[in-house]
Amino acid sequence: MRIAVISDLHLGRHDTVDPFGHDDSVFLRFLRFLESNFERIVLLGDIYETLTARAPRRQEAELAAARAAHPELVRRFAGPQYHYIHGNHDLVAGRVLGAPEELVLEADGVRMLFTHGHRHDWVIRKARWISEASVWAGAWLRRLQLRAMFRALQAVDLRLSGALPDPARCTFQRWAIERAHQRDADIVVTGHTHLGLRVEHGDRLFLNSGTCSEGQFSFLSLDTRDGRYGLHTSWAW
Ligand SMILES: [Mn+2]
Repeated sequence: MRIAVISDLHLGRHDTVDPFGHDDSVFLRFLRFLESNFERIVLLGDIYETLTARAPRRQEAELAAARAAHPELVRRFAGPQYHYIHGNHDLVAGRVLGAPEELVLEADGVRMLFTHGHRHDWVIRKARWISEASVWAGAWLRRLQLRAMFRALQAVDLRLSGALPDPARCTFQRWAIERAHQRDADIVVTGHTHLGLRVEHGDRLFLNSGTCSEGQFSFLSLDTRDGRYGLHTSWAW
């Protein structure tokens, strides 16, 4: 089976704090490219940005507004090739759209676990409001054009997430591989960190899809028939 994975689009209201940063018509061409080259397309969380409302705690309304702002993409995502797994910025999609937190697919004798990855962060697990408040405050810094402060907040966030390219020091990868053992998966596929990676851990493979926000194109290709698994940052094949 040929599977493509994209994550962390952060589709917002199409306003000044919408982190998506793509022209929707260009992104549609990218989706058509994926649809014609892959049998399944996994949307691996943080597809929508619901934590940056002007007033906090209005996630359901933000989800509706983000979907209304990107109608062509939403229509595309409803197609039969797509699987939607929620993340922490679109947690509410679990309740509203029935998006699960994890998905296991098995093909050609390969077992794959798809999970966004926010369950690794103890702040999100134990005190989700702290992380949601910091995202919300970050959006206000952007609105007020305090970009330097916003970037400083982002840097702190990345350090807290424990995501590093070095597999020996990366607690995120360690958590993901542990999760793969628990679910008996050969491959664990994550998003969340915006750090696209492909790292072998003994007999298990760790993959991260990076991000399609801020105008970036990043996706994973999984080919279970040929045993080829790759990370891509452009799609002009
Ligand atoms: Mn996330």
